Formats: sequence, structure tokens, C-alpha cells
Amino acid sequence: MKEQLLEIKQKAMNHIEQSPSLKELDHIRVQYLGKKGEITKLLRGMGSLPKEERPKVGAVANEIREEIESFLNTKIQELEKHQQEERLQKETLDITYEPPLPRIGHFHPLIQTLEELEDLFVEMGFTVYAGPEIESVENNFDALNAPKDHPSRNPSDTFYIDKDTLLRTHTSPVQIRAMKNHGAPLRIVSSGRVFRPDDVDDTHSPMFHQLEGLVVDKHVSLANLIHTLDIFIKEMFGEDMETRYRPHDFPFTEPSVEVDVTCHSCHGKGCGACSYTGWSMELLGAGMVHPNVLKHCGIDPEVYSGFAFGMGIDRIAMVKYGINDIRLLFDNDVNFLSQF
Ligand code: FA5
Repeated sequence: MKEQLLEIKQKAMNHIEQSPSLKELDHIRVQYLGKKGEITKLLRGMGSLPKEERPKVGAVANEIREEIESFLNTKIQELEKHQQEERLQKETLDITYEPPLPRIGHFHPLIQTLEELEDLFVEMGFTVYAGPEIESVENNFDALNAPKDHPSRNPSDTFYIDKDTLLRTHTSPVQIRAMKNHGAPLRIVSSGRVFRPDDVDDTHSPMFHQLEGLVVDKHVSLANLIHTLDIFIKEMFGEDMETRYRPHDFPFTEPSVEVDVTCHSCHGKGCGACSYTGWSMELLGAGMVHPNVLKHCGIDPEVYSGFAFGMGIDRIAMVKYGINDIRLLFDNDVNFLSQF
């Protein structure tokens, strides 16, 4: 059996020596050293040897196995080295090659505007406050002094989930949450999505974004509201922007105003974008918090007063970036969005 083992060794060594590829060396390993390989097969016949011979043959078999294994590994290393040298010789370095850069994204212009607005109001001493998109009818309307027959409560103006819950129609219910949870004094802003079944056009979308502001303290006046909004408009759009306050009617503020700014296209001269008025589309509503709203939230209107405002963030972004159609903000056209 020793002779047969030596023969296998010789055969394996020759085979390895002549092998041209790593793949073939792998086959050789299986052929000679594997579980069903030649050495194992031969050793199965050891049972026919005299007892004292068996350990000797076993030792020879192990030695031969190790020698084949070691020669195989040496040959593999040689081949690998050779292959690497060949590859290095073939490879050339092109120092003028410009690899395509990965496309780097950035925040959507709406999110940029929202963050800019929040930063600006935080600098002015406001705290950012969060509110849910699914609201109670109570917070969205009743607590905001919107009477039962107010048109905004109509099912054709509001997405109801059930009779007591809806997709909020504005961010003003966050005023109620903040006043009920924290009382006075208070200075918060809150932003997020709001929903109304409005028909889509250049300036309207059924889902849009608002930023709400609320200040409640002693001796807060309309002058404070106008001063705060004037500072915000100039910081956001530039010193040359004028602000126009028009009387309006919101159930939750008294008095109430709507606010426009100088047309961004013509800077007030009058053009097609502003229908030759010189003023932008309406950007926000505001006013002094109605005493009924304060009372409802447990704040004494004889001691405290407050102002509030609610702006359309989408429209602020449109004025800021000169976008003439709100739909562009929701179309997800990467070519358009990558400009900002
Ligand atoms: C309100 O929603 C009031 N809650 C604002 C408010 C808050 C008044 C606090 C007083 C005190 P209004 O419905 O006007 O108001 O909406 C406010 C702003 O949201 C508008 O000025 C406009 O900029 C924007 N807006 C309204 N409807 C749409 C729409 N369909 N698409 C895009 N923007 C809209």
C-alpha cells in the first residue's frame, strides 16, 4: 500500500506541476485530497493489512497528504503572483479620466423655505411647536370661534374623517393646543400640511403648507403684529419689499387683516404676473386673537391679549424663488427642483 501511496503522490505532483490554472488546481485538490479522493479511497482498503502495519501506512498517508497540500499551495501562490503581474502590465493609469460624480440631492425648495421661516422666527424669540394633521372639529373650528354655520365647516370645504375628526384646514388649531397646554405668556410658530378641497390653479392646491404664529402676553397690540410681520417680510424677501394690510374677517381674530407684498416680478410697477396691481398674491392672514378664543383656552382677555398669523409657505416659496405656478412645487420634476 505504501508503494501505491507513493505512486499517487508522484502522479499528484506531476499533475500540479503541469497545471496551468487556479481552477484546475482546485480540481486536483478534490481529486487527490478530497473526501472521495484517491488517497481516501486507497486507505479504505487498510482493513486488509496486518494490525501492526496500519499505523505505519496511516503515518505515510498523512505525510504524503501534507506534501501534496504544501506543493499545491506553493503552486497557487505562484500562479496568483503571475496573474497579478500580468494584470499590472496590462493596466494603464489615465490621469485625465473624470469619473461620473454621484448625483447629490438637496432639500426641496418648500422645506428650505419652511426651515428658513422657522429659523427666522426662532431668532425673533419664538418656539417651534408641533401639531397633528388629523384634528378634532372642536380645535379646528369651535375653539376658534367659527360658528356652526361658518362656510369653512361645510363638507364641500373640508375633508372629514368622521363627524368629530378631519384633515385640518389650517394650522390655527395649534394655537388652541398651545394655549390649553401652556397658558400665557406664549410665543410659538407651528408649520405643516393643511387640506382643503380647493380647485387646483396657479396659486391653489388642495394640500398646501402653512406656518402659524401666535403671541400672547400682557399689552400685545396690533402695532406689535405689524412690526413683527414687517421685519419678517424684509428679512425674507429684502429691504425693498413693501407690505400691504387689507381689512379681513376671520372668526378667531378681531380685527383681522390679509397681507400682500410687493410683486416680485415687477417690484411694484405693475405687470402681467400681478395683474398690473403691483402687489403679489395674498400671502397670509393675521389679526388680534379674539377674546372668545382666549377665554375658551382659560386665558383672561382682561389681562392678556395676543396676535396670530397664518401664512401659505408654498406661496412664500413662490415669491422667494420667482415660481409662477404652485403645481411646479408638487410635480417632482428633478430638472425643475435642482435649480434651488
Ligand atoms: C387661514 O387659513 C387662517 N387660519 C390664517 C390666520 C391665522 C388668520 C391666524 C388669522 C390668524 P387663509 O384661508 O386666508 O387663512 O389661508 C392663509 C394663507 O394660506 C393664504 O394667505 C394663502 O397664502 C395660503 N392658502 C390658502 N389657500 C391655499 C391653497 N388652496 N393653496 C395654497 N395656498 C393657500
